[in-house]
Amino acid sequence: RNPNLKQGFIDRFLLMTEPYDIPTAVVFNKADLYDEGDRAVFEYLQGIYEPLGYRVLLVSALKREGLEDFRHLLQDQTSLIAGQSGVGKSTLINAIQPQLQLKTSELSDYTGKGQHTTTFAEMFDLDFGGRIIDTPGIKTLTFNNLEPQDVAHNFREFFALAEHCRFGGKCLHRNEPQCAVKTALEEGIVSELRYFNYLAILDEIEQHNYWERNVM
Ligand SMILES: Nc1nc2c(ncn2[C@@H]2O[C@H](COP(=O)(O)OP(=O)(O)OP(=O)(O)O)[C@@H](O)[C@H]2O)c(=O)[nH]1
Ligand SMILES: [Mg+2]
Ligand SMILES: [Zn+2]
Repeated sequence: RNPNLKQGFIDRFLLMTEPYDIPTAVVFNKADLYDEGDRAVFEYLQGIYEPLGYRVLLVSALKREGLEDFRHLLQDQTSLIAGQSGVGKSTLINAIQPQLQLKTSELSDYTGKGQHTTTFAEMFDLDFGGRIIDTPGIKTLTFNNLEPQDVAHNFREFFALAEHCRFGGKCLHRNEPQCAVKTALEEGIVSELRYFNYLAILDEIEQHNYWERNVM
């Protein structure tokens, strides 16, 4: 909340870390601003991503809530914090390492969005052990280098099910017969949100590739 989470952002982001086996956690900041609806959304998303093996945290950098778990995640690791502009990445780092005094700024009154305050990635030592890289806000995530098959292989629960699809690792889990992902979707085992975002990414990649192949 403030700025709002863009539809599909988490799944698109995971497509960047998953191919490299980078352990990824999803951190929801600004808990102090959440109303009941926001909290329900948080719990819904936590219920999707935690069973898949991603840590999901709720914190407030401002009210210093949930910081103990956040610190634990970072301890003795090199971590990178990423997200839309204005979600509070730099504020969160300041909250656990106040000496850094990283620059932060309010959301724009006009657009309600972040102002792209952090302009380049920079790494800092954490005195409880570990290092953290603050990064500029992400505007858009596009996949110029992915094929549809790569997407299927990097939605981890789809990949795990694919061995039971009739077409195995070649199945894109759309209209193929005897698809284990679609069966799991109908049974409520695969999340509708994940599946919806997956289809949207596939479409986008296919359109992009179509354009690329026909431009020459
Ligand atoms: N209410 C509330 N505001 C917060 C919290 N954390 C950060 N903010 C505010 O959110 C605004 C943006 O914070 P930044 O830390 O600059 O955000 P950022 O993600 O680093 O943004 P970029 O550097 O532009 O990518 C600031 O006005 C912060 O004070 C929080 O937990 N609660
Ligand atoms: Mg910043
Ligand atoms: Zn399938």
